[in-house]
Amino acid sequence: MKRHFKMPAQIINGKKISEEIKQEVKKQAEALYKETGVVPGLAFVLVGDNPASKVYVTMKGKACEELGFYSITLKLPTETTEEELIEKIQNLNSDPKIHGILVQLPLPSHINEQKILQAIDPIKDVDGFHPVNVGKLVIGLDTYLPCTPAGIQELLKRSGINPSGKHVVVVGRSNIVGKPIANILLQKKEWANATVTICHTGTKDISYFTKQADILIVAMGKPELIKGDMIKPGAVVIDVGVNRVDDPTSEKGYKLVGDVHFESAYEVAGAITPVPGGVGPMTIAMLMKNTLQAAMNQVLTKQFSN
Ligand code: L34
Repeated sequence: MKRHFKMPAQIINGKKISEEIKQEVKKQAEALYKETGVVPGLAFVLVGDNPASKVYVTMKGKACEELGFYSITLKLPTETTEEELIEKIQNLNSDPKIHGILVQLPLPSHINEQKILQAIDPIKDVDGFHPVNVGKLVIGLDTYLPCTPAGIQELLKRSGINPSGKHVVVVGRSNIVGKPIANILLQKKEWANATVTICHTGTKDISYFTKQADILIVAMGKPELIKGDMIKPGAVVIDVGVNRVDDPTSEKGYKLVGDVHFESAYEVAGAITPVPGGVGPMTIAMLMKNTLQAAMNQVLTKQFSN
């Protein structure tokens, strides 16, 4: 019988890497404070009571505390109108202590998400969701990169996995992950320059594409849809999904699983991100990085406008 020896997949530790980044950002923020007296400030806007959103905003607020950033959270009821929300955002736009504004998504269905995102001053748009910043990304200009995709690129970089010349297959075409990660990795830049394919709900045979991926990035919000037999041996698998599935044996009544079936993928992949502890914490670390950048940008505009 022919025996196959396979090295176990490398598990990419997003939690650990995110801690390193936060420590770096903390040092840079201290330096900014020494030079200018400015403390980076971030405002969270949370509308309604989506339980996952509450958890994420709480975690982001804690990261601000850890790094010595100023932060405020506006908690608004589900019934909040578009007009009310836009007014709150305008107040934050003109608040000099606030350098970054984050409206946690999803918003209740009666609110037009685009209208709200477009009310944020692009210089305070630390999510990189304003059309001006999306456009800058697509053209290849410097801008705030959306936090989850930026975190994915940083994870690859810090794991020594260079996408240049590789076939990256992205599953999912959301504005938060799929589209921006595809745009980031296809740039003619360092730690990018990949051949990028995007699959989505309209794709006829997803596994035909996923099997060709050197780097497979899955962000579709479907628990454990990608199985080991859909992955090329040795591929790098980045699992962006954070799905709550019922689990009566756990204290919370649910457990978190990714969009990738970890056990079978682990057998095939060369490297893989876990859920939890993979991409999720990186999202928060990159938010801190963008907020520091926003504070620095706003210090500069002030200096030059005097
Ligand atoms: N505006 N809305 C805006 N910006 C974002 O960047 C987000 N996103 C997504 C949802 N809505 C948003 C997030 O912050 C998803 N997301 C996010 C952030 C953090 C984590 C997951 C998703 C995370 O830290 N996850 C942990 C587990 C957390 C838990 O216990 O539930 C992990 O280890 O994956």
